[in-house]
Amino acid sequence: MGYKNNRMGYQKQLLGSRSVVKKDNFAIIPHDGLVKNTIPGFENVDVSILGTPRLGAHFVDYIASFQKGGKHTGFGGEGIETVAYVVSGKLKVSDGKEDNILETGGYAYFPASVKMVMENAQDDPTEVYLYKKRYEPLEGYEARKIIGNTKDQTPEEYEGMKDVLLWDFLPKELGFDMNVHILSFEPGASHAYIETHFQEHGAYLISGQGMYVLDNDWYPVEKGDYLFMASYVPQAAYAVGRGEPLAYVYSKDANRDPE
Ligand code: UGY
Ligand code: MN
Repeated sequence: MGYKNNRMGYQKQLLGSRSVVKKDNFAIIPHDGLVKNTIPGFENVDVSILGTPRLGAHFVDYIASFQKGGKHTGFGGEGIETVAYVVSGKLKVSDGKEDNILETGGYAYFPASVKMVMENAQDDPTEVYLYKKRYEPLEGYEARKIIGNTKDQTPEEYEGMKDVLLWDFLPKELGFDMNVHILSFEPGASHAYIETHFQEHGAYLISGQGMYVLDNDWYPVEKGDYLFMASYVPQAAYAVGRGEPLAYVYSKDANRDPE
């Protein structure tokens, strides 16, 4: 029967799936269920579409593997803010005036007025998590370009827990209508409680394994999986395994009063 290797290098089997899709509530898209898409702007990039409005999200996110010479000719702009996070590799991002090289752990936020031009800056593939959303302006405030790398930051202990660490990508300023974070749980660590909140998330798992509670059921998840969490879905993580922490990069809307 037709076995194939998927993007994580695991063998793909047609015997069942961990996929769970509950529109407007939550979704788990496991790494072995991801498909490649052709999308205008991406050239020589293996890209999978993750969260979209069809799932209930108010954003769109992707996981993209930029091959040698792979690029995007202009992501976002014209009212759409964008984020790129380098899961592994080296990516050049440009706003037409300045180039920045993002290495593993590096990220860029471009405000809605600016297109992000991206290019693989190495011969090997570069793995990038991408996010875009229509920016919600707030009178008197503005967002601005942010470039950083989580390796240069000291994470905070999440809600006082020593074994759960949080990185924030964007400043806590009202000009930004969202933020991107990394949350990392040592094996055995978990959220202190099951969250239920207005904000929605797209989350791409960058390391480890865990059990994730979504809408009060528990699901196994691991590196390479994608989770969508709509507004108000009960949610929490429990890291399992003996090796690396369970960690994910995730988006969260912020700093706006719901209408
Ligand atoms: O920031 C958050 O809401 C985050 N703790 N949610 C999550 O990890 N599911
Ligand atoms: Mn949350």
